Amino acid sequence: MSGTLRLVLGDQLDHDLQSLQDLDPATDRVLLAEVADEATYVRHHPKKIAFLFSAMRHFAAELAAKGVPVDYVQLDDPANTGSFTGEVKRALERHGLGRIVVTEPGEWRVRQMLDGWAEAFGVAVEVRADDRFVCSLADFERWADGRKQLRMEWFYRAMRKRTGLLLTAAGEPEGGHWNYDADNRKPPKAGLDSPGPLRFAPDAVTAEVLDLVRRRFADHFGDLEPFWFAVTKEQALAALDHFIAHALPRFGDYQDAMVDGEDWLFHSALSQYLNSGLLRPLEVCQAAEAAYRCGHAPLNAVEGFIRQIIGWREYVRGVYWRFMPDYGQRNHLNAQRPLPPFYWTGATAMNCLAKVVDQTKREAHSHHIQRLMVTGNFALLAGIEPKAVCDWYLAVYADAYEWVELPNTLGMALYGDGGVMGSKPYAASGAYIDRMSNFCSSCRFDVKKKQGPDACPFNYLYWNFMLENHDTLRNNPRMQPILRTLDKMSDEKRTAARDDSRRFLAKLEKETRDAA
Ligand code: FAD
Ligand code: DLZ
Ligand code: SF4
Repeated sequence: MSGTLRLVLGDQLDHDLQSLQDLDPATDRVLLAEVADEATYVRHHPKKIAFLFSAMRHFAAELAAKGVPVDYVQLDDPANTGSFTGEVKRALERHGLGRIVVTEPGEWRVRQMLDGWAEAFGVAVEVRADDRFVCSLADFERWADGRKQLRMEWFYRAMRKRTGLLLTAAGEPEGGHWNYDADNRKPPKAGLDSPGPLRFAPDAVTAEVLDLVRRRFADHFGDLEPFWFAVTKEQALAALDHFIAHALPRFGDYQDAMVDGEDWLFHSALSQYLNSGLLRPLEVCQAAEAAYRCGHAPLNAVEGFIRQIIGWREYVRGVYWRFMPDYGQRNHLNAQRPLPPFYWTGATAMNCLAKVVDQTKREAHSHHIQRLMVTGNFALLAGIEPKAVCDWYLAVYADAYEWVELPNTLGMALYGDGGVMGSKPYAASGAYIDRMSNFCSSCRFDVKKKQGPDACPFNYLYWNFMLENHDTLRNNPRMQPILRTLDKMSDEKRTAARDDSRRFLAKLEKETRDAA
């Protein structure tokens, strides 16, 4: 047996991928496979499935046009076994290949799968490092080892030094500071008209995929159409140019704002392209830096944007691989409530939640603060079981892969990791949502009321959360101010927060049972 099978996973659509290096077209074959297992291990949003299948088909066609021998297995192929393992076995047998080369996968589950292939198929399996990331997993381990506490900010500074992004000639941070968040995060003001992402009309390949997804995944949560995502690198680069030209200058100012009817504000909507391989993080950051250097975008916007990518994005990947597999089982606050049905239906009188779920259903996207401070914050305060919340986030967002979804959801939003991702829970009452959005003005609940049937549920759930988790959080230095306020609270107010929460959560549990 000679020749190598080069497996390219659906989120590895990059021509410079390590597993495509040193490919010999005379002996080797590339395999890309649409497999039912990957589309259904959580019930992915139809837009996400259509995006990946179309991008995979375009990528395979580009490889073939370069003279690379490619096997592309479509989902509807009658011989399709429905799994990576089955398709790898078939490809090895089809071509009599004796070796597998693959770039390290993004999910623990898939890593375990391919670690069994050498023995199962009697061939050598070489797993290559994924150099699409700025920080290799080995370098993250070196950075993390021996630290009492991991903090993104310190990691980010190391990444700035490593990449040279936004550094002066003397190696100092541009403008004198590493972080310009103090200038960011303005509340929304009336009349913010954002450009929105660049949209692409589906071509014939995408139209065929849309037809397939319509037939096979009609029962998954989410709207397949309108479908407008980039599906090639060329299109993704055009989407990047569009963001830099039209949205980046105001990215920092309105990074945390939420406006009804403005799905995108000044966010890039590039995460699905970064996470599938259509864009490389460094090319995105370098384009943003160039916009600063030529005076097109201010430093607070560019620094904030670059921090999300070489800071947060790289950091969560490091956290995921450092702490898996047990990370996925963590439940520091012992939250046990099932996921309420409105996460799937949007049927709730809480306007902020209804609007974020609606956007998620339409676009397979919502921005960071919507994910963290609306759907995430509610799940935290209501004590929803982390696994159920994580499965929801993994299914509904076009950019969701476990390496990035899990630390953000279980760690950052739910404090389920007990403080690896954030030094305290991101718990907030309705006042935060009111300050950062215009959702409350058209809500059936009154954000100013703290008690009673008309009060904003975030208000009493917030204090109930503090009461319920007081013992777990009491040694956390960052929780001291809020716990002192709790200590000073009258018994009457505590009882009201508990009673309102009990009533609200009992109704929610009944709705959950009725929907089951
Ligand atoms: P922008 O606001 O334009 O930011 C630019 C880029 O920075 C993004 O494209 C993304 O690649 C990166 N980025 C920003 N924040 C983060 C972060 N916290 N972690 C990792 N990368 C970040 N992001 C995902 O890519 N996949 C997920 O499955 C995912 N799940 C999340 C779950 C929760 C509960 C939370 C709070 C956040 C999650 N995020 C996830 C992070 C963030 O919400 C998205 O990256 C962002 O909303 C994508 O939209 P954008 O491209 O417009 O981002
Ligand atoms: C998310 C996804 C989906 C829906 N379908 C496929 C597929 O059919 N074939 C494929 O190679 N990859 C798919 N993916 C992405 C994989 O789930 C992803 O590559 C692994 O989770 C590793 O990160
Ligand atoms: Fe959300 Fe409360 Fe505002 Fe209603 S009042 S939109 S529930 S924060």
